[in-house]
Amino acid sequence: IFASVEMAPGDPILGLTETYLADPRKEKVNLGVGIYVDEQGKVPVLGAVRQVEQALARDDQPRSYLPIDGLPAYNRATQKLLFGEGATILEAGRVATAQTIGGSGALRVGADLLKKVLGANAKLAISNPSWGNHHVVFRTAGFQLIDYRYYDDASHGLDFAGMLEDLGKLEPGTVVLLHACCHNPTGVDLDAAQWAQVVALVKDRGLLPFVDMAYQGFDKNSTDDALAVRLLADSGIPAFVVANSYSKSFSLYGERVGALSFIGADRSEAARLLSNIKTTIRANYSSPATHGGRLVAGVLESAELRALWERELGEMRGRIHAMRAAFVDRLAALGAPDFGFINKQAGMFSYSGLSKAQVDRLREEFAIYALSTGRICVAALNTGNIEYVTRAIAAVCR
Ligand code: PLP
Ligand code: TYF
Repeated sequence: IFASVEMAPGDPILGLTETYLADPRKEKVNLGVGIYVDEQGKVPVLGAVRQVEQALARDDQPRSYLPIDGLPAYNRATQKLLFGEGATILEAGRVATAQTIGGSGALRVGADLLKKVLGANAKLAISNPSWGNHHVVFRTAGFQLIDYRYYDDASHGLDFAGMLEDLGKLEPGTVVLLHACCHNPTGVDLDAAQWAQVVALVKDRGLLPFVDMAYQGFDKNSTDDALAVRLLADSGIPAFVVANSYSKSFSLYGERVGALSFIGADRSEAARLLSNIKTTIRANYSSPATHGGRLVAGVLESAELRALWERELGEMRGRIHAMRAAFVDRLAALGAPDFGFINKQAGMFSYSGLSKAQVDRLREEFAIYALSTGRICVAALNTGNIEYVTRAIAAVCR
């Protein structure tokens, strides 16, 4: 039966990490995968997380199943982090939230449920470019995909006019995938005025916004980075969806912590949505994982640990900003073409403008790994490798 099964293609990002790990060269740098590492090149364990973890270990928590929609404390804390404490939309009971297996699980459960609601005509508009897995998840869930213009090669910035024009042509009922902040892969975001325009447009046209927020707190802070979600909440738009992830903001990648929120017109609609989120989860993986959920809820429920987490998030963010600045300065000092646009991009990624040929040379000659699109993970730079990386980039730009 299995004889006819062919080899499936590997994931381009995770496959690159495998090649990187197998590279015997001593001086090597992985700018491929989107993981925040600290100055020592390690994935940090946040102090706030460690404190909850130690308390959990002392208490010997039983590992029973969680409810299908996860820990109630986790979901409450998620809603507050998304919309703000005391938000009108929460008071009105319009938000149905479930803990999921990472942000990826939220995207998949959200896609499956939307497909069920929208039927054969389910369409998703997606930024060009976007995170590769967005296409895979929504296509697998049965959506037809439509690109909207987003990134402008020439300015290394946003093609906002193109974006508005493309969104303005979508059929009512089309789902529009929006990156809340720290766009993956480009690092190019909308400013506050542009968000207001997009929210007005999707509302006028009767589109269904699906916000993916995987980097809350990696650009400005956890409140300002939620602007898109909060503008939608205040806009009076009757329906939208949010998938959020704590993988990066809590440095809990392998714990698979995320959440899915469906926002309905009123409390009764939200209750019906939650019941459908639950049947979708039950059919996928039944219930989420305990440990990561307890860690995130434990931090967010304690005023003291929450404050510590915000500080630690600020340290990660600050280090990324410093590395962007150092990257631009070093390249300028080395006489490379202008990389000043890197300072305007947000989050851990940057579309560097490097060509596939230049990326190939970086890998082959210098053991520096980046995606063939030119995406680099700025968070993988540190004071120990930045000189090596910028010299190599200057060399391949000559
Ligand atoms: N959405 C975007 C845009 C991402 O970049 C990522 C992770 O890289 C995710 C969602 C999924 O995150 P998670 O690891 O929590 O599944
Ligand atoms: O670097 C990126 O864009 C991501 C990272 O389960 C990633 O693809 C890796 C594994 C995973 C989710 C996201």
